[in-house]
Amino acid sequence: MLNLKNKKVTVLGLGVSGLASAKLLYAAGAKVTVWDELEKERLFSKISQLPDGVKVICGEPIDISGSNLIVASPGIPPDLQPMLLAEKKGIPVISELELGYQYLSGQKLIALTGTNGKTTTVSLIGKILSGRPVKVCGNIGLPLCEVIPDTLEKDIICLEVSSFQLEKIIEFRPDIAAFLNFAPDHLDRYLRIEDYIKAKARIFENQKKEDVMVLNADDYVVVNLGRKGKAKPYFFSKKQILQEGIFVRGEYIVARFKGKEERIIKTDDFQLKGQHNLENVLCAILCGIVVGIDIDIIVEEVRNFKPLPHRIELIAVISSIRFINDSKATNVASVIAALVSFNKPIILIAGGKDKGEDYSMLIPYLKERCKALILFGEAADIIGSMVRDAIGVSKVSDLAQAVNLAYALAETDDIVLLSPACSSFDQFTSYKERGEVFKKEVIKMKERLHGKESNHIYSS
Ligand code: UMA
Ligand code: ADP
Repeated sequence: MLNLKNKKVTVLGLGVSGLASAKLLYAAGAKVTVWDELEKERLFSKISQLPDGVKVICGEPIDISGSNLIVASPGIPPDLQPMLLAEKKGIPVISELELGYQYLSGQKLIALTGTNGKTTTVSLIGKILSGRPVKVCGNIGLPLCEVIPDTLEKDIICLEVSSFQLEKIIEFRPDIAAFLNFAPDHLDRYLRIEDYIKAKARIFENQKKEDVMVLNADDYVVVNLGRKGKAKPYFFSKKQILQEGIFVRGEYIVARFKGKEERIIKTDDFQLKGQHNLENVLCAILCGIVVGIDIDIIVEEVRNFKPLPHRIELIAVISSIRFINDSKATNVASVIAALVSFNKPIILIAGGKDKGEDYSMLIPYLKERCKALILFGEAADIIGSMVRDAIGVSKVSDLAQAVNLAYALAETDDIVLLSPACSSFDQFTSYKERGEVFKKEVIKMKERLHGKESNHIYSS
């Protein structure tokens, strides 16, 4: 554990991570300063939760020269001026994740990363482990530093970790590190895709041979990273029959270890649907097995698990047209996962804040599965310019217009799918707000067309 008594520590960023870090540091006796580029008025709710002794510098540059340690929130990019200055002056910089890790006291730690499916899978692992004292936290929305004060030694910490959080680790070492999948994302933060891979790969960096890696055998980036890891690899696959691991044989997910094969659950016997969710379920089952959870309990939890909102979520059926909210699809790979989940023609609504992705990767799926593409937000023109030759494109200014246009274009049995391929921050505070606005617009239209009493999800 770090001894930070009377040390000068600067926390960069005052979101949930910065707030939790500052509270933890203050309780550990550090002299804490928190900095954020926003003005104080916009951070009132966070500032009001800080202990009185924490100094706040907001809306103006900070001089970090006198600091003994910098704690960076995940959203702080490595090329931000105070980060560069810290590097130049040799002041150590750690992430909120590393800070939280330093204050663990022997708890079993499961950490999961990947480009898509992290939150779904970590939530399912949390359910699978619910018979034990488990704390699910991390990128899911609850910083590790926030749960530290209430954590007991017997707890299992189940962490969703992002590349941003892994960038500045030093000793962070999970007992079980799971890597779900890899696809391009966050190219607004990383100059090269290799830098994104490198950051994610750090999940294995400090593991030793007594630790475990849970790896997706179908993803060559993940398999390659696993080869370099020191921990014991366990594999799952939705495409291959494995010598050892969790995979699909016929209608069943099976477990095969030490030459003994056991059926676990039928692939259509759970509510998480689609090939992408099969990947998530396989990974969660394997994590459960590695921890030593009974198969019966795993099966029950997988069966009962309800898909999370904003991920291919059915909002309403209007005149046999299904409206689906997939607002959490913030990169191309997750949009593809949604497009291949349906066997009816799709009207796709996409756009938002561009993260530098190659949207032309969507072309084969747009050609094969979509009858129209409706674009909104800052990225509308960029996406349009990359896919215009493949499909009819319409540009609208907001989600209200998008919903109305989609309904006008749709025919019986079509799917209207919001799956943006972009982050939400051009028009919304989060993917959740974007999804809620979409929902509201769909319900509003439904009531306009069929009256208020029609407001049941499956009625038309
Ligand atoms: N800030 C600056 N200057 C900057 C960047 C940010 O001052 O250059 C300030 C902002 O003004 C803001 C604060 O930093 O006040 C926000 O900090 P933050 O962006 O680190 O956000 P937190 O509220 O601490 O939330 C973070 C994660 N955010 C990001 O990684 C961007 C949350 O993941 C995570 O749930 C939370 O910690 C708890 O661990 C969000 C996310 O989008 C959901 N994650 C990415 C993803 O899932 O793709 C990685
Ligand atoms: P994350 O936390 O990694 O963003 P989520 O579970 O929140 O993952 O899902 C984000 C988006 O990715 C949703 O649109 C969801 O439908 C899609 N998705 C979920 N699992 C996968 C997967 N294994 N592969 C590709 N896309 C996925």
